[in-house]
Amino acid sequence: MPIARPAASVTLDGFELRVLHIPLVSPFTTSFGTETVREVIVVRALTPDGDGWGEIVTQAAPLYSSEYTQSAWDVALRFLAPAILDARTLAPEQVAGVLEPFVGHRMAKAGLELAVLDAALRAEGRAFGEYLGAVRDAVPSGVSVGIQADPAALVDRVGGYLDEGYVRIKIKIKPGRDVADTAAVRDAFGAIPLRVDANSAYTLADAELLAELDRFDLLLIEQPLQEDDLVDHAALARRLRTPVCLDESIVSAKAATDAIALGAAAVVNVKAGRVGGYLEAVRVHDVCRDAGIPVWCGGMLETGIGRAANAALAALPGFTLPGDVSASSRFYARDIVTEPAVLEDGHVRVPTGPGLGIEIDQVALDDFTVERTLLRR
Ligand code: OSB
Ligand code: MG
Repeated sequence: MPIARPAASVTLDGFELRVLHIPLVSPFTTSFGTETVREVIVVRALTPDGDGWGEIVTQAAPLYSSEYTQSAWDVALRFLAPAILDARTLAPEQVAGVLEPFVGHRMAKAGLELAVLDAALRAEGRAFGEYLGAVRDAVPSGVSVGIQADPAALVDRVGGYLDEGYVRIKIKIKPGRDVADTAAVRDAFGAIPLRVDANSAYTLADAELLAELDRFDLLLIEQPLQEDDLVDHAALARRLRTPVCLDESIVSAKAATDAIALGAAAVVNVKAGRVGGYLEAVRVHDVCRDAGIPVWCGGMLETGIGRAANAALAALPGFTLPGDVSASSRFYARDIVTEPAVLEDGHVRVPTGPGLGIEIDQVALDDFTVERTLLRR
């Protein structure tokens, strides 16, 4: 469903952007690399009625998508933020239209839009979840587990998360670390809800190898092929029993519609950053729901800002599968919000306070800041 009740306009006096370096509790390894420190951009929208907060979920290098910290920093400061400030007074639903002439850079756009949304909803005293159309007050919490040194270490790590209460496990795979890793987890833990995520590490020529994963009764295989390989994903899907879920390929609601029409996606991972914002994420949810395609909320190692927003998004009715909305402690010993998301009986609560429902821990924010700039109109 579209947003039932739009937000009131806000007047924007400026944007503050910061690059943060936040240590991770353990390295996070995917098919495209290892992160030990989360580099992320935090956005503060300044209005006469108070601040709004957003997060640009790019990584330091363009490995998951073409965007990266410095590309987002540059495009946000040079083009996107000035365009929003030129509009001066606008409703959050108008931000995407103002930014539409600028091609791509969806994560940068999403972070700016989120800050405007938070400012507008805080001013109205409305919670982000209620605004988006949330129908749950808590969401089941899954965890995304990076590639470990060996299958035994992976089993240890997965066991720890299961002990904490995570209700679904996703393991990262890559060529050479696929069948044996998956087998080790299945052997150790039996019929747990299990997925694998390849982050584009394979080609259609690997179809036979990927079909070996069918015997593990996985919930899905996420993004085995490249971002623009929609036709190949459809061909692969015909050769696998495991449902194919797309992440990187779904850059918009239109992309979701096309992927579904082609038979390239039986399931969709929704990430607001990847699709250009939470409002476009709701539209992805809507087209998938209309097509009978289940969706779940992905993650980009969000700080407490984006994590609160993801919990709200994941509470929409079409999010019928547990997402990667884990507790803050899965990634961070110290977060930048005063009450980081926690795991309660396998769930993460949807915040109910005004806007994103979080308070920034200013000391932590300052401690993690490595670069900062203020753009005033
Ligand atoms: O593919 O889902 C992915 C993190 C960074 C980039 C891509 C992905 C991920 C994750 C982590 O899997 C999910 C999370 O934030 O918990
Ligand atoms: Mg993924």
